[in-house]
Amino acid sequence: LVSHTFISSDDIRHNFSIAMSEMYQKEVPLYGDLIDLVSEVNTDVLNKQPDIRQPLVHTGELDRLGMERHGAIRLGTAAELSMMRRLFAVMGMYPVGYYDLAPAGVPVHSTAFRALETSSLNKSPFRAFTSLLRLDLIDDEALRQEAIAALDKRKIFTDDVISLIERFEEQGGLMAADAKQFVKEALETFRWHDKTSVSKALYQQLLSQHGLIADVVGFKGPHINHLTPRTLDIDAVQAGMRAKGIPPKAIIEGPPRRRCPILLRQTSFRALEEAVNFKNPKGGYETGHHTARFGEIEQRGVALTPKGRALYDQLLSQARRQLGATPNADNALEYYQILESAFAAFPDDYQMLHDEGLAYFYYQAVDSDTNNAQTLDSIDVENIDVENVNDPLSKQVVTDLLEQGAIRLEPIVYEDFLPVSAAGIFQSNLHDDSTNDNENDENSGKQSNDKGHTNKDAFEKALGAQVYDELALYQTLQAESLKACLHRLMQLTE
Ligand code: OOG
Ligand code: NI
Repeated sequence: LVSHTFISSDDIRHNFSIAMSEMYQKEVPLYGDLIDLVSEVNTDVLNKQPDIRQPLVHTGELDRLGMERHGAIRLGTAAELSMMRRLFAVMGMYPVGYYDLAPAGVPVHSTAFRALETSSLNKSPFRAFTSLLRLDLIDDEALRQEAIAALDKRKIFTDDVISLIERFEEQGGLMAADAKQFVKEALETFRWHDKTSVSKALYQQLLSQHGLIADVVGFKGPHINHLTPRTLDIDAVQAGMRAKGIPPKAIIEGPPRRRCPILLRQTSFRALEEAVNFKNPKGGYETGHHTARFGEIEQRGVALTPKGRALYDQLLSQARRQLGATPNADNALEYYQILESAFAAFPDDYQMLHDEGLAYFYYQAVDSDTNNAQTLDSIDVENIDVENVNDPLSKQVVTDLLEQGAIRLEPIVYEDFLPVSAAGIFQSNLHDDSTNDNENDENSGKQSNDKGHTNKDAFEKALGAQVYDELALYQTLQAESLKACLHRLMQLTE
């Protein structure tokens, strides 16, 4: 047995995430400034608001805060996507969730590769939002063929990384030297190349179809296009960016500011204009520029149940309908006001979110309660259906235990993404969102076609696997925490 000498996938992911962040800070120094700002804000929040610190300690998130980040890449072909799935599996990252962005006018569909277990996420929460270009949405047939030919010619993985992926799959793990080499080789796929293999003329044709098509087809590989640290106060970071001369996108995506944060709020700084050398068919290179890479910030809140998510989606689209335009710099204040009044209908109290079945929570035993032993005797913990805390009997027992202070609730943080927000992040970095345009969700233009309903199957076929259902994962975490917490309480009574 050699398995004990394998490096854990969590460690490989952690090392990769550090290497990626270092590379990106060198490539995009403004991202380094953003990290500094975020850690200042986080330190400030933790010092001034002890009620925010405590839950993060209870859920193990405090330790991961400084290393928390996600990144994003965009791929061109099914072969690239399925190899990327195998690459991320080496790092214990699996595809979770499906996001169809075509209805919002962005010609991609996506998943997020991430760790599944809480303990793994706490060791390294690194995630990769991964999009596959929808070449079928290029309506110019000749151009579509040129794009396919350009993608078929490129090789985005090094030979060595492919060998190491295969070795991982055969052995079930990688030993130290291989793991180290894997991180180095995998990083190459995400590197920025300022020399492209396409001509400037082709690039410009692709660009006129859609900025994303040019960003994918026009380059040698899927350069990491942003990294995203996690903040505890995104409004402070948004204001801080302005103060530090980091140009922010016009609005913060997602729910409004709340006492009890839900899901995910996101903002970013605008993509940089970078020099590029396009291959000249007559020899040499032709200079030009490309806009794709940026820095993002996220604030995460509690994961919502299907009922909570339905309410979120309903209130968000209600607010956007009422605004009647895509949120932008000119209507930002009005948008925030509308959003806030719409979300007055969403309870802003953890106990209520729990009781109404709107959000997912960990149940944790409160060991210090000396009354536990007596009160628990009268509670029928054995009869709880832990898979279904909403069953009336379980609900009553849990309610009793919460009331007695024998157990407490801690929010399960949302680890995933939001399609409307993601579309907003894409769009703000493809073009200037400081002026009004009409690319809102209802007006998605030609990219939204009637194939829209079976896109997930097509995506999974390209991926070579099914994506995990994120809601099922949160449901399991909640049920497992209840199980563990009841065992703990039973031990206390013995
Ligand atoms: C991905 C944009 C979406 C997020 O955090 O929602 C995203 C991209 O620009 O490739 O990263
Ligand atoms: Ni992102």
